[in-house]
Formats: sequence, C-alpha cells, structure tokens
Amino acid sequence: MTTCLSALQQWVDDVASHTQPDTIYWCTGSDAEYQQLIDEMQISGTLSALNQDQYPNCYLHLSHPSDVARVEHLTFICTEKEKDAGPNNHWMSPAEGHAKVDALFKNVMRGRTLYVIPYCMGPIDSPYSRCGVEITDSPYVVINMKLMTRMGSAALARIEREGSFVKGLHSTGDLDPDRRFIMHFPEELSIKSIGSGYGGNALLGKKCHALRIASYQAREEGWLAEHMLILGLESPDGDTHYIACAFPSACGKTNLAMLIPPKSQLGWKIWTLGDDIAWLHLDDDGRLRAINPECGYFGVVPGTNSQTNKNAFDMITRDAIFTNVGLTANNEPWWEGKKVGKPVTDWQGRDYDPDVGPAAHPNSRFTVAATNNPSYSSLAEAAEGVPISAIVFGGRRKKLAPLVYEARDWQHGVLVGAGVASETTAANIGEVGVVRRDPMAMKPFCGYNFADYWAHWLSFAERTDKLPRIFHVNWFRQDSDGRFLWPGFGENLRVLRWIIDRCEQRVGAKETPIGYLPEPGDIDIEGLDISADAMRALTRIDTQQWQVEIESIGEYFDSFGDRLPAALRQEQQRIAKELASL
Ligand code: OXD
Ligand code: MN
Repeated sequence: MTTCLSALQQWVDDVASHTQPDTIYWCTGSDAEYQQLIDEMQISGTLSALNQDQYPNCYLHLSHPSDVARVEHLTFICTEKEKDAGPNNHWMSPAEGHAKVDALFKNVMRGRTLYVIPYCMGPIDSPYSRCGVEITDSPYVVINMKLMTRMGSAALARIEREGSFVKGLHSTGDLDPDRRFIMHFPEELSIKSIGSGYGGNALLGKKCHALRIASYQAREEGWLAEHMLILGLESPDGDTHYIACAFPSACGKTNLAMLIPPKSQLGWKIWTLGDDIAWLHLDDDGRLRAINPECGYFGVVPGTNSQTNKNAFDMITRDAIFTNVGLTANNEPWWEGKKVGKPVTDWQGRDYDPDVGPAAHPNSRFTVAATNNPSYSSLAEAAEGVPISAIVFGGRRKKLAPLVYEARDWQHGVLVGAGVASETTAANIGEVGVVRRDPMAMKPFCGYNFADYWAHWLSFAERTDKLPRIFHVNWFRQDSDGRFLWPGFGENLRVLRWIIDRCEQRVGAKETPIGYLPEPGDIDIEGLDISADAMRALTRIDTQQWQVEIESIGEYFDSFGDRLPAALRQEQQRIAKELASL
C-alpha cells in the first residue's frame, strides 16, 4: 500500500473507532452500487420511487423539515489566527472546532454503515482537478455524490498516484439543529460536518471542498475557486466564446447556463460547462482557463418549466433525485411553477393545502448527472478546460444596477466583483429578500479573509496581460410598480451578445464613473415588447443612488481594516470622486 493509501486507511480506522459504525463500505462508484443503495433506501423508507413511466429512475427524498438549506450561522472557518478567516466568516480556533464536533461524532455511527467516498473534483485526468475523500453515514449523500462528482475507484487511483486528498467527515447525527456544525479547517485541508443531510452541508465535495477549502488552496497555489457557472456561447458563424458568471445563490445561474436561445436569436447556441462552480487557472500562455469541478447539478426545482428552462425541465424527467418536492395523484413530482399537473401531497408528505404552505419547499432540489443535459458541452470533460473571454458578476437588485456594464480594467473589475450585493433567497436559512453584500457571490463560500482574497484576485494582473474583461449584469430591475423591466430568461442572450461584442471590440460604449454602459440601441431588442423608456432606465445610472452605493461599499471595506488592498480603496475613491463631479 502507498503511504497515501495507508494514511487514508488509518484515517478511516480512526474515524471508525471514534464513531463505531456497524459496517464500513468503500464506494467504487459503479452503477450497480448506485442501484443497490437506491434499493436499500427504498426499503428503509428514505427514498421513494416516482412514477417510473413518466419519470424513469427518478426518486423522491424528503428531509427533516428543519434541515432544508445551508446554515451559514453554523458554518465555521477554523484557522489558527482569527484574522485569517476574516470578518466575512464565522471563526473558531482549530482546537475548539475539533473538540466541539469530535464530541458530537462520538459513537454517532452506531447501527449505521460508514461509507468511504473517494472523489475527484474536475475531469479525472486534468492537472487542474483536486481529489477528496468523504466519510459519511448517509446513503443519500453517496448517491448524490455519485451524480455530482467523479467518485469511486478512478478517484482512488488518482489519490494513490498524487498522494494527497481533502478529508471530509460527515454524519447526519441526530439532525438536531442545536448539534449541527459545518467546520472547515483550511490549514489542514479538512472538513467536519455533522447534524445535517442537506446538500450544501452534506455533499462535502460541493460548497465545503470545491469552494471553501479550494479557495484557500487556490490562493496558496495561484489559482481561483469561484461560485461561477461556465457557458459557451456559439455564434451563427460557429465561433464559441466561454463566459464565467458569478451570481449569488438562486439568482438563475442554472437557467443561464442552460439557456435555449429564443426564436429571434436564430443560429445562436449555448453550451453548458457548469452551473455553480468554476476553477480558474492561468495556462502557460497566460490565458485564464476554467474547469467545472462538478459533473452534475444540484438545482433549485421551483420555477423550472418548459419556458424558464426547457433543458432542465427535460433532463429531470429521468435518472434524477428530487428532494422536498410535492407529489401529484399520479406519483409525479410537483413544484410551484411547474405549470402542469397539481399536487396532492406536499414536501412534508402531508395532504397539500395551499393555506398551509407551498407543495414544494422553495429550496427543494433536483440532483442529476450533467450528461442528462441536452446542452452539455463535451469540453466540460476536457483536461485543459476552456479559455474564458469574459467574467460576469451579477445580483438580484430591484433598483440601482443597470442591465449590464463593463469594468474599465481588471483592477476596477475586482471592485465591481467586491461590490456585488443581492436580495437574499431561500438557499440559506434566514430572511428572504433583504439586500446583502455578497462579494463575487462568495460571501457564504470564501474560505479565508475577503481582504486577502481580493488581493489574490488583483495579483492576476501582475501575472498576465491576457485576462478576460469583467462585466456586471442585473436581470432583476423593476419599475416603480414592481414590474420587471427586462424579460430575462432566454432573452438574456441578447446581453451576452453585447458582452461578446465588447470582447471582440465590435461595439462602442458610454463611459461613466461606474464603467462602460451600452447605448440603448446597442442591445438588440428586436421583437421584444420593451419600451424606449424602459431601455433608457436599464442603460443609465442614477448619480445619487450610485453615490450612496459607492459610499456603502467604502463602509463595507472599512470592516476589513488595514488588510484591505490599497488598490481597491483607490478604485472606490476614484469612482466616488468622479460621481461627485458629474
Ligand atoms: C447552491 C447554493 O446550492 O449556492 O448552489 O446555495
Ligand atoms: Mn451555488
């Protein structure tokens, strides 16, 4: 056995002696294993088969009603120095973090099976990929990890070759929110999560590894781990540009990544590479290349229908796991916004009563392999990833942010990313609809101090002159009566086209203190029912509102003290000065 495998075996033995499982099972990742677990879970009642004629190989899992979302207030970054976690994270010392959760892990797997899941984030043969091993007592986690990651024997072989892996220990515990913690130890490249079976807290390859731990690892190694979708936009001439977009949770990343061009955009095509996470590396020529560390989707179900996201709607009619949706009389999954069928039971298995609540939990999810997606790009499997032409930040803002604007340069683009703010959604427990700062859409996911993270972003400009351009979009602007100004969904392609036109220097722009804005006529709106006034509102800035915004970004920066990179402060002050002189 190699040293690495014996270290892995030792860790598994140590965990087993502490948690006392009945059985230990090493996952191979085979289809037969997946099926076996599905069968066992149906017997134990944790999974039920959906209508197999309409939804072949689809299953429903209902979680504990108190365990339906990420829990940022119980998520900790445990670094030796508190300052290294930063004001953007909840912090605990590693000693305290370990002690707290180790006490909860004691004997927790009695009567349960301990599953060992070796997995690889990213294509198995990519130099940009990184491996991990998750130990869990949840078969639901195993089947989800099978759909979301390259897991099993091939990953174990890579771990053996490479000699390193991120350690993730998970148990559903007793699901008591008072005994729930999601602890990260970036300096040890390890994670301990207990008391939740919910995806973001339990599928450790996703948010815990591919974002929190990987962002830390990326800084040490000179790359970026980001909360970004990756798409390819193919023009009627057959040229494809790759774009990476960072939007906060539940702001439509999955919909944009799978966009089907409307009829008016004849000849355009969107290819999906990823819908949630991008790992970005500079290649030998100094170009930024992206891989998607995942190979499946864990998407929000409500609102998915044949108009909003036909690719997703179709891909979840087979081989999918549904979590916390309602059911029709015909045993088909049902959710708000499905537009067809009607529910008889809700996500807690009760008779559906609209006065009691929605049939599907607002954060109910589908899990499905990326290969089910009709627009999946074969380049998502490419070891070398894809070159990125544009980085796009965005948020859910009723007011203020124009439909689209471009940063002047990389340094300004980092400020644009650092200033991202959005109205909160149901993906995290807590109040919905309040505006909060969510820099680079990484507020819940950056594994270290944002000030150091921004410095790391800024440092890329010193390493290459071939960086992508940076943009900001807002699909969610409303008029004074609360109506959306922009139609969104498939029509967002029109905005992506402007972005590519800018990258290709085919179109001019209005220069403003906050960046370059399109002239209203430069976005193709042919065939859209959108007034000239609405277009003007979407492509202008309100000086006073922006002064307040830039001041508020400045105040937010103050909370990072002297660790804030001077270049960001300069950029914020430059904009404030230019706005004042308008
Ligand atoms: C997600 C999230 O589940 O961002 O992707 O919450
Ligand atoms: Mn996400």
